[in-house]
Amino acid sequence: MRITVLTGAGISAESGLATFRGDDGLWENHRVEDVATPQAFIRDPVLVHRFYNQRRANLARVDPNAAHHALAQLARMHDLTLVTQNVDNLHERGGSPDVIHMHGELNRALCAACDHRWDAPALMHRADPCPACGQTATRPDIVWFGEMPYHMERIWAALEQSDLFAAIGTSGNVYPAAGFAQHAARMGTRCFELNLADSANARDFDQRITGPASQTVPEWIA
Ligand code: BV8
Repeated sequence: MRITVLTGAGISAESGLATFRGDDGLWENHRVEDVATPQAFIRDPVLVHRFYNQRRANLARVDPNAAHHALAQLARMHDLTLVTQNVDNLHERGGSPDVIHMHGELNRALCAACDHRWDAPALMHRADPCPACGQTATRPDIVWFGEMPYHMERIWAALEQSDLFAAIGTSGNVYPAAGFAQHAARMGTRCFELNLADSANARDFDQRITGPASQTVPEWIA
């Protein structure tokens, strides 16, 4: 069976990584416009790098949970396309072989001058010279608001060819990801939502499974 899964911050919550829009969410201490837009980076690169350096340090201290491991097992059972909005590496560390990071990766650096990408150091600064062009325009390889998410052609094709779509641990607030269920449903694909609470696009799903991902995902794939 061909399955496409989209994950959000909720799948990493039980590993200890903060979500974005929960009570203690990442955006609680920051306005999105101040840390997750290209304009924010131009205006205050030190603040933006501090926001991502802290998240990169947190990531180094946590581990994948049962939900990440269950999706790695699902890839061994079916033709799975795993798309994540998350910029952490917990899917890979949980054993998933092929992860599509549509919003980029915390552990990757990008040169804003020449588009070269490389593995990020633990602490990143704008003045770090680009290994390819030598210019000091180093930014996190993260898709910010107003920037085109990565791998969209591959994602749309997977949604159009899947027998089943599931969104796991995402609030359905951010597009284009929040539109994936509607796109899949138009193709007659059965859509599942696995979440702690109703998402903003809950009406787009045929079936909702409520509970913590570390319990619902292993049960769902069984
Ligand atoms: C683009 C940076 C076009 C990475 C992020 C007006 C209307 C509609 C759309 C727009 C609009 N104005 C602008 C837009 C477009 C905009 C957008 O959607 N804005 C929204 C806010 C209105 N989108 C964009 O700008 C995107 N780009 O559209 O480009 C374009 C076209 C041509 C050329 C150029 C460009 C770019 C979007 C990417 C933005 N980057 N962050 C980072 O810092 O990490 S978005 C940010 O939100 C994160 O990336 C995150 O992945 C994403 C979604 O958040 P969630 O993962 O859902 O997390 P959240 O905290 O919200 O929810 C957690 C969920 O988990 C909850 O449902 C909770 O119940 C659940 N949960 C919690 N614990 C558990 C659990 N579930 C299960 N188990 C648990 N234990």
